[in-house]
Amino acid sequence: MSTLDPDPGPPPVGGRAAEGVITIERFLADHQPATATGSLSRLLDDIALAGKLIASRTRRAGLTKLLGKAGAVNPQGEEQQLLDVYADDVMTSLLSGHGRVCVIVSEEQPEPLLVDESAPYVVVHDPLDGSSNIDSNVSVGTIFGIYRRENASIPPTSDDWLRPGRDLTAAGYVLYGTSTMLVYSAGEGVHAFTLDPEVGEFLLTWSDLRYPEDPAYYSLNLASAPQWEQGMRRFVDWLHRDDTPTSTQRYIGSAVADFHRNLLHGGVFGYPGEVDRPEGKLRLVYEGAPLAFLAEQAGGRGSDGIRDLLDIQPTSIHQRTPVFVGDRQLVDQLEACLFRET
Ligand code: AHM
Ligand code: MG
Repeated sequence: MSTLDPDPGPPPVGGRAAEGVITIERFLADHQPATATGSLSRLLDDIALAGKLIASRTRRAGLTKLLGKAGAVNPQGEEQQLLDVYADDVMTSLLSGHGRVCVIVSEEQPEPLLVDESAPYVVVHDPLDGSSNIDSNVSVGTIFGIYRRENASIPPTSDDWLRPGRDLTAAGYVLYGTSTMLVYSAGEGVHAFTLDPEVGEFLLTWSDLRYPEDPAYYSLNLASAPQWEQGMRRFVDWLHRDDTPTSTQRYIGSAVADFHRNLLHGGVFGYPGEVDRPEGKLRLVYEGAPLAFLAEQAGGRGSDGIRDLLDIQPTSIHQRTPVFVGDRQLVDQLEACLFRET
């Protein structure tokens, strides 16, 4: 047994435990290509700091009058929570002023925010996903995606931020749960870091996380089943047969938390389209695509029910899409059930 504290122990199923104490800063520096400028590593570090600030406020929200609604609506007409506004402000602040970020796309902002015309990266994010759960002390998370601009020497256009997830350079999330965890991939595996609140650092917990072969859960809001297409109900009926990998449903209602549990224990998270809302609820650019990128990096996949989420060309920043992310065989089976319906 290790004498080091922290000693994370092995991941629940697929992946490697950290050996020794490795800060996210060191991990990023050690894993960047020899030719890299270090800009991406510093940008991921900026996001890690934003995550620490948001975690700190989230943890104290009940003590600092930060619970509840902000009294405004976001671009999708959803009521903003006070912590949505705070998290968005923190992300904007941490992503500005250092010449790394050109444009920021946020769930909470109606338009892309131009930060620095000649900077190399575009960041898309949902600053606090699942925020309607905050008042009940349920886990929430920040989702992010990073695109490297093809040509940073010309002024940015919508081609810089309306890009398929396949073009992502990196993506990840910070989960504000029983502990705060940052999970990211820069295209070479999925790595998870836990915030040590005593020392204020994200420390490597597990590297190269992979979906386990036997998925444990499916995560769908079954209360919405009456609004689903027949194919979705067919999928749930299939799951409940005796010979399927799992029949156990777990649904938190915070996409990051549902995705994270299924990454560790195996499973699929989904938010389907509905008869009166075929586009579903979740957003492609800053929710579906980053989660699909992580899923693929961990050996899973993401789909809108017909095609890979990563292949969809967005036409607007807040566009919605059905989202299914997680274990590859479950996503394949789900597509087969939906396809048979058409
Ligand atoms: P938000 O971005 O406004 O927080 O909404 C997204 C959240 C997801 O985290 C979660 O999967 C979903 O909404 C839950 O919706 P529902 O309550 O309809 O199941
Ligand atoms: Mg969201």
